Amino acid sequence: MATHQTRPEERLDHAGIRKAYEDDPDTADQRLFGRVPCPDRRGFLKGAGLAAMGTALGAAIPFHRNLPAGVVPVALAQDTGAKHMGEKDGLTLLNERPLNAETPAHLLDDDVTPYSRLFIRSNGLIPQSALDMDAQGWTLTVDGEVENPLELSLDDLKSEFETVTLALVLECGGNGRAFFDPGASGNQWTVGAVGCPEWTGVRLSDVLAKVGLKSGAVYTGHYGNDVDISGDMDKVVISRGVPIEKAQEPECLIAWAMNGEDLPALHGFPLRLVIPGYPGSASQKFLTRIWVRDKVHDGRKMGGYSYRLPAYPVAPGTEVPEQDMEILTTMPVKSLITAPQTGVEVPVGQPTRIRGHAWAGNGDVQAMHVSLDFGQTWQQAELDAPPNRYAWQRWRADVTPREAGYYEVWSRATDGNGVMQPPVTPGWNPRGYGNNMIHRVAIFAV
Ligand SMILES: Nc1nc2c(c(=O)[nH]1)N[C@H]1C(S)=C(S)[C@@H](COP(=O)(O)O)O[C@H]1N2
Ligand SMILES: [Mo]
Repeated sequence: MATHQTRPEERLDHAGIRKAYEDDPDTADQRLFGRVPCPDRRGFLKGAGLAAMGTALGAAIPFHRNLPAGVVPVALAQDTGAKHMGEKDGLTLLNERPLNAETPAHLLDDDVTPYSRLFIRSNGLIPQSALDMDAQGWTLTVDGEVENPLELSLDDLKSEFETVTLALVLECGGNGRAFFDPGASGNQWTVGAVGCPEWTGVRLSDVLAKVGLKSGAVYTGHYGNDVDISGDMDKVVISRGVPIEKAQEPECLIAWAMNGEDLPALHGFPLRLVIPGYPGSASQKFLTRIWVRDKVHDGRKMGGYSYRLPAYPVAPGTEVPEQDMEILTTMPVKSLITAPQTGVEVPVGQPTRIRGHAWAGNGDVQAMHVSLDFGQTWQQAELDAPPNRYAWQRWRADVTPREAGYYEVWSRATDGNGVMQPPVTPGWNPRGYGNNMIHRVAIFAV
C-alpha cells in the first residue's frame, strides 16, 4: 500500500474524519494512525494523525496508544441528528443517543403525516452524507441470489423504473412497548411511533425483476450507511430483511422522497425502503445495498430477541429460550384516536366528534368501533376507504355523554379476518413488540 504523507492542507476536521472513514477506512486509518491497519495488533495514533484527531477533539488524547485501529473517538461521532429536532412539532424525546422521539396522538390527526410530526427511530448515528444532504455518487447495490447484480445510481432508479407515490404506514415494531408489564427494555414508545407519509420511489419488485431473482432467492437483507453509536465505522447498525414474497408486493418501495420532498436526513436521505405492514425496522434508511439471500437473512438485529416473538404464548415475565423465538412479520390491526386530545372537556348531552386512523399489517381493515362505557357497548364508526393499500384509513364517530363526569373513549379496529384490537396488552414478549391494544382517551363532560 502506498504511503500517504499528510500535508497540513489535508488536516481533517470532525466531519472530515468521519467522511474519510466512510469513504475508505483503510486509507483513513493510515492517514490518522500513520500505519497500515492490522487486525490482530493495536496500532499507535501518532504524528499528523494524532495532531488531526487532537485538533478535532480540542484536546490531547493521553491514552492514544490504547485507541484501537478503526475506532473513531466517540466524541467525534456524536452526531445524533439532534439539531433537526427543532423541525419537529411537539414530539416526545425518548432517547437522545441514538435519537428517538414519538408523536403525541393528537398531533397525528393529518391524513398524510407531515415531516414535522413523523416519529424518529434511530438505532445509530445519522450518517454524515445525510446530515450534509450529500447524495453525490450514491449507489444502491442489488446482489446475491440474482442473475445480474446491479449498482444503481439515484438517476438510474429515477429513469429506469416507473415512479410511484403511495401513502404508507410506517410503524415501529416496539410501538406500545411502554404498556407491557413486566416492562421491556428499549424505547418506551406509547402510541406515537407510527405515521403515514406519502412516499415516492420505485417498486422494490421492479428492481428485483430487473436483476432477475434466482430460484434460490428466499429473503432480502438490507444495509444502510449509518454509524454505530460507538463510532466504529465497521459495525453495521441494523440490517434486517423480509421474505422474498413480501418484498415483491407492489407497495414495497425504494423511496427517495417523502411528501414530495427529498427524504429528510432523519428519515433516510437519500434513499430508503418502505415495507408497509411489517415492523418499521424492515424499512431500511440510508439504503446502500439489498442483498438477496438464499436463506433467512442473518444481519444485525435479525436474531436473538430483536424483533422476535415467542413461538407460543407465554406468561408475562417468562424467560423464553432464544431458539423458541420467531421473527415478527405482519403487524397487527390497530387504531388511534387523534381527536379530541386526551383530557379535554366536552359538552354534556351533545355529540362530540371523535376521529382517528385505523390500519393493519395485512392491509385489510374491515370495521371500526368506539366505546364510551369502558367497552361494555360499542358503536360503529364511519370508516373511509384507504387511498391505496397499506395507507391508514380515516374514521369518525359522534359520542354523546349523557351526564357530567369522566369518560373514556376507546377505539377498536377489526381486520378482514375478524381479528380485533384487544382491550388489554396482548401477547407479552421479552422485548415488548406488537402491542395493538385499543387506544383510550379521557374526556370530561361538563
Ligand atoms: N439505516 C437504518 N434504517 C432504519 C433504522 C436505523 O436505525 N437505521 N431504524 C429502523 C426502525 S427500527 C424504524 S421503526 C424505522 C423508523 O423510521 P423513521 O425514523 O423514518 O420514522 O426505520 C428503520 N430503518
Ligand atoms: Mo422500529
